Amino acid sequence: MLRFTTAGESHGPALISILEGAPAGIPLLASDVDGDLARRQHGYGRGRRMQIEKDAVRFLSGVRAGYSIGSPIAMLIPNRDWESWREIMDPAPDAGAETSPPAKNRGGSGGGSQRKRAVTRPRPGHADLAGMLKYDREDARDILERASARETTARVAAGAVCRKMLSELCITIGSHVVELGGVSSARPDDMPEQINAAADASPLRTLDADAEREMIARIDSAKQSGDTLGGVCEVVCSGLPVGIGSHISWDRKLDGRIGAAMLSIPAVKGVEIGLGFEASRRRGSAVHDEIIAAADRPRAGHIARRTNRAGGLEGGMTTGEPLVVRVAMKPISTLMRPLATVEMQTGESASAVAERSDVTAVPAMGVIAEAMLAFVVAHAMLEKFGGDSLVELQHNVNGYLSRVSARRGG
Ligand code: EPS
Repeated sequence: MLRFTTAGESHGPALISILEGAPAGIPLLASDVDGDLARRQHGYGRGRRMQIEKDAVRFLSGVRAGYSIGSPIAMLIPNRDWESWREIMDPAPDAGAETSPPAKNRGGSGGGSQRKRAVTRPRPGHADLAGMLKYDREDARDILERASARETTARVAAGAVCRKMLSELCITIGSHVVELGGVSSARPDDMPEQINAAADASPLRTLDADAEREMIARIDSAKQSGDTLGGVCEVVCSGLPVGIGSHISWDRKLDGRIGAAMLSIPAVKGVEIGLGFEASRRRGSAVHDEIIAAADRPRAGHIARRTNRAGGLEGGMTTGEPLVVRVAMKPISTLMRPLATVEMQTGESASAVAERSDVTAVPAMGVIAEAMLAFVVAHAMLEKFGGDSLVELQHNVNGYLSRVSARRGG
């Protein structure tokens, strides 16, 4: 079974990603991962932190002589900014302590003395408040350091390995920004074959230059007002065989797994597949994708659809059409002109903390959504086809595809 876990705090020494269950024999270089890490760092509207970091991975295990070897792939991504946070983040009890008196309720929270840059005015919209109460912390930094979207760097590393495996099976994943700060971008009639090559050339990863200008103006204006912006990305996965996922049980439906993966991305509040919510407003005849014979579609049993409003999924299984997923992100909750909150040490009303942050991270969210989709799809492929080596996996996929294509016209 393919699984991954991440560790690391935003201003700790490093982020760690461990991917277990990837087959042996995937060609894998650090640059395969670093390319996606760099893509995640880009985007107009990001803050100063992205100028400090140059995210790059070091394989600690699972890769040898340019290939995966089947063992857990552990990846280390140092945080350059840690140098400035050493004292504040030091795991030892007394490092970084301020001379000010220790926090109240010290015994209850196990907190020790209060450190510099303690956060006691939780931000509406962030994990700060619920985390302080749930984990019994006096300093919300104990929460926000892990809740920070910095963690998604490690997700992108795991996703990059999954993407590499999928590319060996002719499956590709790309994304683009379709809405930002209330501005919608027009979807090109002909989507570029290489979505990422086109989207990455834009500072907002959008395929509509007019919309991009308006989005940039909104970002500039939000920045001026100390505010933040959300938006929507569309993620597309092409080359999938028909029948990945299953209709059999709720937890095997691919749409459910995609939804869970996307909603786990920080600040994501909504996911649509295909027409999404729009499907609920139309008649069935304007929603469902008519089935036609297609001699050139062996992976889909020589069948195609006139349209792809289902977004490549029916009954929890892939149809052989591209998977199309839209992911909505709320505006980042750190505001330079902060909203009202409560000072947790006194119970008095106050303004929330204004930590350094981004005006928007929607372009980055698309790259993270690609990584999460790569993981879910790679997991479902391995679940169906198995294989301890890439060659075995490819053999199993080809065996299934020849059976599917033999059904009609093959
Ligand atoms: C992020 C790093 C963070 C933020 C952002 C995402 O860096 P710092 O907190 O040092 O400025 O830029 O995190 C948030 C928006 C958040 O709310 O936590 C990154 O690497 O993506």
